[in-house]
Amino acid sequence: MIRRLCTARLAAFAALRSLILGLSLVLGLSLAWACAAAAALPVQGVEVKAVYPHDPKAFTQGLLYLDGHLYESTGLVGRSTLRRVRLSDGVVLQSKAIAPSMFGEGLVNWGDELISVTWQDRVGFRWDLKTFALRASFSYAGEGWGLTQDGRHLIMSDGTPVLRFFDPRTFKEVRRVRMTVEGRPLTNFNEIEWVKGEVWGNVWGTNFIARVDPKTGAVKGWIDLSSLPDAARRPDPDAVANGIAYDSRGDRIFVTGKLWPRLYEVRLTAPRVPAR
Ligand SMILES: [Ca+2]
Repeated sequence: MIRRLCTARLAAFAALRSLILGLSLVLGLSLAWACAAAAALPVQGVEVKAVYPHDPKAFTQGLLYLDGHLYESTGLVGRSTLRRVRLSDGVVLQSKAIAPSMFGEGLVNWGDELISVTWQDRVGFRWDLKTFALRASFSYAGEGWGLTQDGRHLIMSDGTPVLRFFDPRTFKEVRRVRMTVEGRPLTNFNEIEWVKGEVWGNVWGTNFIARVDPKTGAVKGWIDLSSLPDAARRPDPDAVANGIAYDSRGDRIFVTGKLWPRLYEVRLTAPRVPAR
């Protein structure tokens, strides 16, 4: 089953790959490795508990749930925003444009701030959680993809197998871990979320979420989002699954994708361990 799913994902990825000339070979190989390794790891599907509207023009790059609202960052040059979104109907209650030359990426809350990063600009921002006023900016090395936090540190993915941990006040790196799938590097770890002691992340270009052990960097299992209607029908090849938000108080998991018209509250199904 997982092999068939991976074949489908890889076919979809091949179409997307044609748009990304230089990196295509490396990225494709990485995905192939991820899928090959997935054959031996437990895979969980999802059961939809609730469906909510989501702005189909939101190129979702960051998503989190906090005190009854969703916070979202969107990407694309000239279209990147920071948003507060009402869960029940998807209405954008508050929005702030990021500099039009920049491509917005991951988003995380810390204290009374939201912190966001950008794809290749190496600049991050600290925003007032309530007013969205810009408080400060900071720099970092490499690309910015996803952001989350474990209560002590900010955690950032950057497309490489390295997951970095930062001091939330200074954004100085405090440690890093190399992510692996049965010993092989995991790349393309995109939007991320801290869930019950694990770092979950969408693997870019696929319908899979990898569950990563933050101590060892090892992938512990996969979550397959292929059964979601917006994952199955993708008129735009860029409209991949991306965006995980966890409501820790209510133990609710929300997922969406880039340009998806829906956001789903899901429950994980029982794991299946495919035969090698
Ligand atoms: Ca998230």
